[in-house]
Amino acid sequence: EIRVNQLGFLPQAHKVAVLPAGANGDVEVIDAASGALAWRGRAGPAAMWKESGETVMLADFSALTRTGEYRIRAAGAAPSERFSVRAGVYVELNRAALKAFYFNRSGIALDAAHAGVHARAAGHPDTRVLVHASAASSVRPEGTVIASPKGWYDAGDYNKYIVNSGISTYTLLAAFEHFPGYFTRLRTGIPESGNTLPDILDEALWNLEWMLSMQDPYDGGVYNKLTNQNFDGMVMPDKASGAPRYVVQKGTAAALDFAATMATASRVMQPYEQQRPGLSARMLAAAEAAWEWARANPAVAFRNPPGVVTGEYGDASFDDEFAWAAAELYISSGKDSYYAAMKPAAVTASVPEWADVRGLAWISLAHHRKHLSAAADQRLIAGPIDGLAAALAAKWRASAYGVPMQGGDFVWGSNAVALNQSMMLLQAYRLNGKRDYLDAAQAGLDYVLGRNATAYSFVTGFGARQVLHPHHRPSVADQVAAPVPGFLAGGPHAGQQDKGDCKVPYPSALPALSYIDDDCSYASNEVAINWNAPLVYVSAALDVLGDA
Ligand code: G3I
Ligand code: 9MR
Repeated sequence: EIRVNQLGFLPQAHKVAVLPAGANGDVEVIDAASGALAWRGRAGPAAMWKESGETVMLADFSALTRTGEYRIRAAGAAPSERFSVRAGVYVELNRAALKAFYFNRSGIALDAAHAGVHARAAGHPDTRVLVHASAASSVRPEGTVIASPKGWYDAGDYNKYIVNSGISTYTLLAAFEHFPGYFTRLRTGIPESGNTLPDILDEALWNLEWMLSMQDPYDGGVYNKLTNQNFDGMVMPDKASGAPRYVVQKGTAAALDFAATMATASRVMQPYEQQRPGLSARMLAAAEAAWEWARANPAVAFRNPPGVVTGEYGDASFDDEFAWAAAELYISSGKDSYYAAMKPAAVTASVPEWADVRGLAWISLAHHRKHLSAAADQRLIAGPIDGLAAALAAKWRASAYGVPMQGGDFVWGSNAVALNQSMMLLQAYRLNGKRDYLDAAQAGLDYVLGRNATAYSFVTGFGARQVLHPHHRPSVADQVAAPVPGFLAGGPHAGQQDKGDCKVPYPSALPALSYIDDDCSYASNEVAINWNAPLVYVSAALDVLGDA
């Protein structure tokens, strides 16, 4: 069948569909209700997409700008799903993607007024958490009880991990910094809605308050995670085993991701001093203390200690975390020593992920470039993002599927790679206005919403052929047929690390097709906060920038 973004496009957006090579290249876009012809044109030449083994053609119908509901057809192929062309086409998606963080809150009951059919009792209060042997110190020996409530569950599991929380929370804060008008208007229907903070900041604060409690006040170090020894069963939060929860080993990546995120939060919260007296200053002080700990402990890699088998987020290279933390501390404190500590000339840009955060440093420096001290090299600051975007746009232009995704991009969480690529392309577009960068960024969102080899729309609750069975404990256990909405599924990749736990076979070993919409598949169909965060960013950015 013909593949297209199943939500649709803003009127002025770049619009592309993928056709099987067997179809006739004469393509028509028709009004979905009346069948009236809205656009007619030719598809491009057929080409093979190595990632899926398909031979396909691209049809560019960007010239269709009239608001409406459409389908695409061509002789020899099944017509596309129905999609819209209209302003604000991603507002509901954006709202749901942000609301998903609320649905994953730890330590709070979700009431029907805010969660509807997905209301549930509270779980994991984390008011009595044990210091694990691996984290013991003279002041906080093994077994010391601390309180570390709130925060978001990481993913389909119920643990809370600092490394992954950092990039996720930062991405939400960056979305607000870059598009304050959009997010000041956006209401997600959370308990805090209607207070004097934008909902996106209330949501971020739920996790930031937890993160603050993960810092050891005696030395500034930050625990890697708050976790059970083993994953809970596939049950609702309040039905979980009640097994002891631990804070586990401090580490360099945790300290630096914490420092970068807290430094960012301190400047974002600064205008809200009246609402949260002292919070901004407290966050900056916490960030600086974590930075000092990392300087004194520059190479503490995290490995699960004996007996703990939950997510590791193990990362043993810290140059990127040092650069990111230094950049955020420089921007928020104004101290030139942090700029020097970043060693910016040696820092490249890459597509961000939990284990590689140097691109985040460049996002923030570029956004704040007009307000930096004289120490900042203005010529240097625009370079890495533009270079990265040019490379991504070249892959997009050469791609049979019309997407930057290829080869090594297909990893655990590949759908978030697509969106983080878009996020970086959007930074370059914001810097220099090159239209190709906006169009290539659009392709990343198209990809996760249906213009991909699996034909799924990967966001729960959105699209004609949506993901229905994510590896997400509440979605599995809540007795509601539909999954909790607004979550991005991890996506296809050839790893298949869950084969032993899945009775359902993978349909293919090819990276772009190696995906199962079954809740057994944590490797291809889990949800995660760091995957949803770029969905929030990109859907908002395309709504705003695509309308200009
Ligand atoms: O580091 C190697 C790299 O050297 C190599 O070239 C590459 C080739 O595949 O693999 C890299 O390791 C990968 C690692 O992520 C770092 O990217 C592993 O193969 C891959 O299995 C690993 O996947 C991680 C997965 O946990 C398993 O540890 C995902 O990135 C990560 O998103 C996922 O996170 C889990 C948490 O642990 C628990 N909570 C749910 C969450 C989402 O599934
Ligand atoms: O549910 C767990 C998920 O969050 C993790 O990403 C995944 C990999 O660490 O592990 C899942 O838990 C499974 C465990 O690894 C093996 N036994 C079955 C568990 C639930 O499916």
